[in-house]
Amino acid sequence: MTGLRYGTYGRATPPDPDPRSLTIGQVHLGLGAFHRAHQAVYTEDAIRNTGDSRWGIAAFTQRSGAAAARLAPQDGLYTVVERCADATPPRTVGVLREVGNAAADPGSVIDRIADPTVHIVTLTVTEKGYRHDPVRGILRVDDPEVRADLAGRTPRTVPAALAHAIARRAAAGAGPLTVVSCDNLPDNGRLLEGLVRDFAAEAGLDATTDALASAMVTFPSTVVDRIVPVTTDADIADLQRRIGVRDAAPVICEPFRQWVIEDRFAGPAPDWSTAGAQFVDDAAPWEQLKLRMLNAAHSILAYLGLRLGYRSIAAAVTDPVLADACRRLFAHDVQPSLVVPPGMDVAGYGESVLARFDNSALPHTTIQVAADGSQKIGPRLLATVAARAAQGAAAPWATLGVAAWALHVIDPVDAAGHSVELADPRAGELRDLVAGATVPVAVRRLVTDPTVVGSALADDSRFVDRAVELADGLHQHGYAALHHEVRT
Ligand code: CS2
Repeated sequence: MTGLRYGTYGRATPPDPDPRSLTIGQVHLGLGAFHRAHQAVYTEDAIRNTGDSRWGIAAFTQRSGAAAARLAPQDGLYTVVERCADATPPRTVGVLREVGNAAADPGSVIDRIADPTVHIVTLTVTEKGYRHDPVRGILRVDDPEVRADLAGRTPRTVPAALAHAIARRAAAGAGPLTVVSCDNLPDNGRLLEGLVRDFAAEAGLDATTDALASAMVTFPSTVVDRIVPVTTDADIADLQRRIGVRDAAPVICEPFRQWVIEDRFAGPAPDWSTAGAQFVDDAAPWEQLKLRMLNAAHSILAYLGLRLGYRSIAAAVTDPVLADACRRLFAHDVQPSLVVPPGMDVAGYGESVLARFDNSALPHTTIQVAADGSQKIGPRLLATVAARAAQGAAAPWATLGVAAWALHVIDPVDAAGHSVELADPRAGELRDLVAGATVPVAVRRLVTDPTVVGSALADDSRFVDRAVELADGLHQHGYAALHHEVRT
């Protein structure tokens, strides 16, 4: 069977513009499925809409080199497959002009970002790629990888690589650079800027500190949204049958996509607004809406869904009790905690989120969404609890999500009820924290640990007692306890 190559696209819609006409102006860190289904598509559309061919992408995998190894033999080309009842035909994307493996060759990342033709760096390195303390928002200088970078090896962590690349650009007068974090973190731009500044200060990279203080480097915050499950071998085989060529690296996604970007560009950039991105002064209201509603509901459906035997988010959301828990979270806890984006109908947004989840053509698994909970519960659930506490109110539904996460830490299971390894960058510490304790004691330890929930909530007995009570009820009575909570 023929493989995907320049000029060989089978029955998929071919890339437009011709990939060979593009030069590299953008570097991407974190070459996962999400980037390929989101920013790369916006960039290719913007190039087509504006005719500005400077924005081909050099993309790097961060940890495993698997995606780069699959994409390199097929000229960086891949197919985007939308899944829903009335999806558009598969489309080949050609905007990835170079693919590399940062773990195998960390120096190449810095060289690429330092190139004066590059003016944009985008990132999807997941929450844990920031090497930060999520509670305090500062660089974890005690992280062994950060320490190794500070000791002078070729930098491997993201804050270190950016800090060094910015120093090189400053020394060479390489011109303005806009760094666009596309991870699900509150105020992701400002957070990343702070981490790069922390690293530069520790490492004595004064040129970077000065560049960050100037307008030459900016870090607009952004909100990205598109549901992109992990691609499976079955997806690959299915696509091959459909288009008649073999693509080893397609991405499967929902049709919906959204990108809200703060209009703080240091220099030239692809005009993503022509591809539907929204430029705003302040992304915070959008980010709160998305993290506290969509991502929070995802996490609740994942943790509760796993305990109830639901393999996919699509299956979990069809359970009326789980869907109701999400609706109550939206209306009771989140809506009053938000600064609502201009013109946004929050209840309508919540319903649209649940409708997107209810897409049985999209095999998004509960176990995938459940991963890395220690990094996710803060912006998704604890932020709502804290915001409501500041208003003197409780947030019972967000607390239910925290309780369900705690049970997953104590006893991680897959949808078949089999024990699984806890997928979390803090798995070892969390396991030690709960070891040997009964469920209520273990939950209490988790939700009173300031490094997990922040010191304010760790001392908030209303939140702590409620989380312990909910987790204990779920543990002892399962679905019946949930049913009771939602229906009373
Ligand atoms: C999900 C997100 O895996 C997860 O934790 O909640 O990846 C979610 O699918 C995206 O943020 C949707 O934009």
